[in-house]
Amino acid sequence: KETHVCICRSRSRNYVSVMAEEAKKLAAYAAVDNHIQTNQVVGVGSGSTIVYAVDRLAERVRQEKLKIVCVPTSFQARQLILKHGLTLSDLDRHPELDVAIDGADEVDAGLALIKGGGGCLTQEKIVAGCAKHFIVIADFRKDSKSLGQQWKKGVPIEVIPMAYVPVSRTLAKRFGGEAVLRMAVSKAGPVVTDNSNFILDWKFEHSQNWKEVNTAIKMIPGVVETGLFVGMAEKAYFGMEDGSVKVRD
Ligand code: ABF
Repeated sequence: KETHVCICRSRSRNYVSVMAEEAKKLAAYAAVDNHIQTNQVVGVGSGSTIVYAVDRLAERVRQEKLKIVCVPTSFQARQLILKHGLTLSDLDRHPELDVAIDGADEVDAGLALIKGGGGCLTQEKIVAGCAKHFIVIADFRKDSKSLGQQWKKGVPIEVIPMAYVPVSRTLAKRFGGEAVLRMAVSKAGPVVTDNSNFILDWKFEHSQNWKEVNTAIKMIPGVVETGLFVGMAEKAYFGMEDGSVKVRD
């Protein structure tokens, strides 16, 4: 009986993850097809969903001879751009982007986002902030009415390493919940970001005014950036379980 239960559980988990991969691809392809044109400067996000977007970008560059320049949001994004032979640039040369496309950990009904599950939130926010249009791509599991319903790991907050304890205490005291230092999978030490900083995952207790909270957290000495993206996304594409794409704007 026990074995039987395990098999069912694992099948259903596999089923959801296969559906989710298809859904990521659907969202990514829809966003690239609807928002990318020739002669654009494009911000390339990080994570697993963006991999499909870069596949599609590369395909369109090959097939339609699109001329685009790509600005990465992380080491991973830079490697993806190079792997596909796309034109790599940076904010020194292209401080103004036509569009940035990126994934998210959770997207609420008003397009507020939690990002940074992959630890790249600071560069992602900088690049998104430089873009005329910021487009989010995600699978159905990221779609939420209010932040915290789907993503249970908390809001990622990038901090200067020497400040992680005081920032964590201040977060808990002022906003409730608990802020935990993100450890490497090996548990040998903390996760270190592309900017050589640490990540605190702030597990908040209840929904808040995210715009105000984001501003207040940013004022704590030692905080570099938060994974709360409020008032930035223009549109979100969700790949759905039934093979459709849901658009929120
Ligand atoms: C990045 O990738 C992050 O900000 C977010 O944490 C994550 C989404 O990952 P995935 O596309 O793998 O779900 O954009």
